[in-house]
Amino acid sequence: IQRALTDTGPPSLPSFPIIGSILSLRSEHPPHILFHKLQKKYGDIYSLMMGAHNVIIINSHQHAKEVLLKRGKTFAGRPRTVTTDILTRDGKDIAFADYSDTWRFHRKMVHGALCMFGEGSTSIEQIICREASTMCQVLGEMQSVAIDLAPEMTRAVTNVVCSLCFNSSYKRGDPEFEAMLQYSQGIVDTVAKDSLVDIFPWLQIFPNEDLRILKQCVTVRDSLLQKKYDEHKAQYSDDTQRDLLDALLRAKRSAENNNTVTQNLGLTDDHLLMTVGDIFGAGVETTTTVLKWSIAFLIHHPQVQKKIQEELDCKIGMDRHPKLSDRGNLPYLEATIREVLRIRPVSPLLIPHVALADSSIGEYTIEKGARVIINLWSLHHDEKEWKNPEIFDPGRFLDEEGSSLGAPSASYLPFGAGVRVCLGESLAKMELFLFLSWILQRFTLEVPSGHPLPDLQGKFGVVLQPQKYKVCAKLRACWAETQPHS
Ligand code: HEM
Ligand code: PLO
Repeated sequence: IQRALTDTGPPSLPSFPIIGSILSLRSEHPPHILFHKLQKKYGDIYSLMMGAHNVIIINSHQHAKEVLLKRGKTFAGRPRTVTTDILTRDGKDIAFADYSDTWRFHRKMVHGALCMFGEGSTSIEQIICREASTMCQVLGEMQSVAIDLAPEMTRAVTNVVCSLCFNSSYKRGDPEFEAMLQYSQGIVDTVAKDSLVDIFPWLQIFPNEDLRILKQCVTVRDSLLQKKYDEHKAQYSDDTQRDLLDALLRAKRSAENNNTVTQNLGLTDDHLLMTVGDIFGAGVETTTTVLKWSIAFLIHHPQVQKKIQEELDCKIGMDRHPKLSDRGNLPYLEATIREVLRIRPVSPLLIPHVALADSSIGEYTIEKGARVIINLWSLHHDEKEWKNPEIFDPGRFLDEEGSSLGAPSASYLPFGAGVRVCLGESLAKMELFLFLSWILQRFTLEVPSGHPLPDLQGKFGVVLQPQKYKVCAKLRACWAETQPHS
């Protein structure tokens, strides 16, 4: 029987005036797990009230693709929230900006600039390899002691995106880098968590510790961005374009010179600053997080690490370093990266979308203004789509012989899809491949004796980060033998 489109919305959690559904949402679980559990009771798609906002939760890939692809433009809005407004000067960036001509213009411009440095040219590969080499050198100096890899990995990743955005990089112990680490963690811990202020904006008038931390961290970040901006403005020349900030400055100047078409696009200093802020922030926090998860899972699964190393030994050997053109020849490493992005998605709820018009998802009507949350965690842990979804198994992305990569399920969207798809996907993939291959060619990573295995639960926030852990990086015997000077 064909079911007619009803004019009812999705099943709803109990909700009360003013407080909304908050009573059903009190839980010891982080939101992505709680929303996944509620799927058993309410179905793949259900709605709830967060304060005065109608929120739709999507837990299946069919509905997710309807939102992101089939009706991508209708659902391309973003909500304004108290915390993201503080971070982005009321949505003057890309990720948290509502759908508009200004958003589209900035997205296109950044996309163009990233392509210019991107896969086609060798420059980005050289930058990543330079950082991988420095990182491996530092790891070599700290061999066989229990260390936290995070600071060195973060510095390597930061220097890649710093080169892209600002044509600069940080040395070890640089105070500006230390300050950046601190403010960025403060922002990750406090922004967009659907904390009480985002549900009840009037709570802002009450003292709120998170809001105080966020404001203070954003002030530090803004002064760093402003400094880079002033330096670039002073050195600007139409003839050379060194980085993303130069590209944005040039676009702004040319818009000012022929002020007809672009006049109302809002190419203000604020927009420019918030846009580089997004790319810099996303560039640092996402890739670093995936590297941390990758190492944590490799330590839990030494047989996976060994298989990657065998593949590296066989396809690359010890006489040269891995390069991007090796990517197609290392399917097991590629499968491992895909599996890490499945089992611990960086952004388990994506960024909330907003319906820009009355519309529908599946058989349900959705009203204009509804917030739509895609629960990527549910998609990536769907038992109908993945065998033993809780188990880490790169083999699920390979064919029987283990020689070629496949797409085992349509329920896999680590970078989102459609109009709002991640802008940094290809950059992130290049970095993950090169950093991991460089490290594993040279080192074996183990849990230091007397230390616990890394915790695999994750702290929920705007990115899903692992808890801190220590590792021991041992130079591989076969590498030491072939490298007389290392
Ligand atoms: C948006 C994932 C790395 C820049 C997103 C979204 C996801 C995502 C899921 C949200 C899509 C949506 O709301 O529908 C990831 C993952 C990464 C990664 C898994 C690393 C493995 C990066 C990097 C950059 C970046 C390196 C910067 C160069 C952005 C931007 C947006 C975005 C600007 C907002 C797009 C928009 O709203 O129009 N990313 N990302 N991402 N990402 Fe990434
Ligand atoms: C990370 C902390 C930075 O200091 C500021 C920042 C800017 C852009 C954000 C990023 C943070 C977190 C990850 C985000 C990114 C935009 C797109 C990306 C949300 C908050 C993802 C994964 O969606």
